[in-house]
Amino acid sequence: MAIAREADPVGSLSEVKDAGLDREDLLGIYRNLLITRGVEERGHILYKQGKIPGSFYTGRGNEAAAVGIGTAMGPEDVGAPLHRDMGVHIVRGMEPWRVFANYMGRADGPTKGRDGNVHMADIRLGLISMVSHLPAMLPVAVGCALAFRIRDERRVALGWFGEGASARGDTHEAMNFAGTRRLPVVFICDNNQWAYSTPTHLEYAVEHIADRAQAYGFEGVVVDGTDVLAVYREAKRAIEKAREGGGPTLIECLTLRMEGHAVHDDAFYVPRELFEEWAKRDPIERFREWLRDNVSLTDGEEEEIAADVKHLLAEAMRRAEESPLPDTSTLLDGVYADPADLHAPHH
Ligand SMILES: Cc1ncc(C[n+]2csc(CCOP(=O)(O)OP(=O)(O)O)c2C)c(N)n1
Ligand SMILES: [Mg+2]
Repeated sequence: MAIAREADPVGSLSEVKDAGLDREDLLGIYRNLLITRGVEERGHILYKQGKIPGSFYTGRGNEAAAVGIGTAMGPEDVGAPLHRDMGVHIVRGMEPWRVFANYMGRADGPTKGRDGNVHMADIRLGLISMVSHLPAMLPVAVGCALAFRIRDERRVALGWFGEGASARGDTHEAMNFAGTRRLPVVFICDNNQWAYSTPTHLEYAVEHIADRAQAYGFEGVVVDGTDVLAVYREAKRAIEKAREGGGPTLIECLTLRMEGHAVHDDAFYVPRELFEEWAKRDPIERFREWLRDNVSLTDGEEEEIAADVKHLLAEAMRRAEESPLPDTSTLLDGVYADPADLHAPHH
């Protein structure tokens, strides 16, 4: 039996209004979902054209989980999203052309060509670039939360990890530290049911990763990661609870990784029936249906949003291609902290 709370799906419009979203917000969420998927689909094209060095990672199937959480964050909150969480970058205002530039190792990507991939974020948007997608970023998020506590700031930190990453020690250390001090941090587990080719029954022996939260002294919630509004509602609750001094929450977003671990992996080990089953719950299709049923999304509106996103991404691809490769003489810029930075006290 589950220990964590299993969140209900979002049904009615009134529930959504109570959560603070109006029609315009809802259409904005839909747009962000389309941009998120569109960026990654175009990334595939760039990869096939040989323009992306190394491999290429996407979060197909995880768009609603990422967009839902990103939408619930406050403007001053910070987070360290992973390679499955493009939607968080998009919601926080990362321009798609800069993502494409990063994919191609160009100078205008957030890493300025230092990383030709998804280890990227723009700190000005409150996002911290990931080191690896194993849970190295959880202690970082907890450190941010500790800093907010010390500085007496009403801000919340979010840390993401995969369900496979939950098996590593830094997950335990981060959660235990955050629990004992009741820090303003929300842990997000992107449970996409696979850690590369390892299935969940070989990753953990509890029913849900979120069941572990109780042992750390805080609440665990499992939510359907294909239901963008349910994810939003649970994230909003957890974030505002943390802001009010109520301590951490662990939110587990359940999805299926709809592609291989990365583009070099054809996911031959995932049963086809599983893909077929989860394809029926495609997060974008699901939300489109919800919008049609609950806020009378019209064909015209749908086409307008789709055309707008298509145009945005076409422009973004063009602009990214114009971005130069970094000048090799700048190779060490931004790699090490500047002595001036070190003289600026952090609090
Ligand atoms: C310490 C370490 N070991 C192994 C890897 C290689 N690796 C990267 S991601 C990954 C699987 C992660 O699975 P999960 O945490 O479920 O995240 P997902 O990729 O499914 O989103 C592995 C084995 C790594 N980056 N770092
Ligand atoms: Mg996984």
